[in-house]
Amino acid sequence: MDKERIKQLANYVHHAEKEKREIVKITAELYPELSIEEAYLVQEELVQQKLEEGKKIVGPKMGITSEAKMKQMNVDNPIYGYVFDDMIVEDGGTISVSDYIHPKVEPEIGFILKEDLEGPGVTALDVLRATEYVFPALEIIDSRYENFNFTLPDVIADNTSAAGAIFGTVLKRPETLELDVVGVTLSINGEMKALGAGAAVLGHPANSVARLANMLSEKEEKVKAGQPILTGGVTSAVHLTPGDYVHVKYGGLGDVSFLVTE
Ligand code: 0L1
Ligand code: MG
Repeated sequence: MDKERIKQLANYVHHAEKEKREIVKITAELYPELSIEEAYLVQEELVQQKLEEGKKIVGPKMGITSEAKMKQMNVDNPIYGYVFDDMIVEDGGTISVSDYIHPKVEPEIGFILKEDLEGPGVTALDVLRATEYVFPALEIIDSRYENFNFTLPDVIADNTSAAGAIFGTVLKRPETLELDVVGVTLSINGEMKALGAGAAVLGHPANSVARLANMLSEKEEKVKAGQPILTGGVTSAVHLTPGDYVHVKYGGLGDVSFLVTE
């Protein structure tokens, strides 16, 4: 795929994000043959465009990390993208649906490393040894594609639907928790809408960070110390509508909440 085509596809999703407008997936007509490798080139161009606009990368995020979702999309590997500074929402804060297309929320377990991790061959044990803190987080996903309808290359090119992140304020050392059995409940206006455990994320969220390090090593990049890393949804994602008060509780990791307005 030539540079012009990469730019065209990055512009296509970037404009949709800026204009909060849903678009037909790339593989429908524009470029049906888009491969996973090419999709990451489009994502890199999109990231570059955001950096040139003055936005800053906060940290990486992993997506499609549940076995059910990987099976459904017929893939062996999760995917990664990036959270930017303009996507951050304060814990206890408010979001407006008018700033998004069709937002959903999913609870995640975040990691902060004390040392860089460089693949290949990184294991969950390496991750836990390199982890300074784990923390509770929420991700707001907002696929730029109509009805969240996409193939794997489409969603990679769209920075894995990244649109928002809310970081909780409880920091715990990883050895103080068994992250695979940390339970999570997501309630909206007092009614439980989703629940899960850390094991929903590739068996253990540390596996997700290991997979990230190993995937990034293919581009000779590493997972950097100090950056918050989102490891993937612990429950299924839940649609957001005005009036929702979202409250998510994490066993041993506190809670995170926010309000949704028009
Ligand atoms: O963070 C995620 O798991 C989202 C990845 C993209 C899938 C989606 O938008 O549903
Ligand atoms: Mg996510």
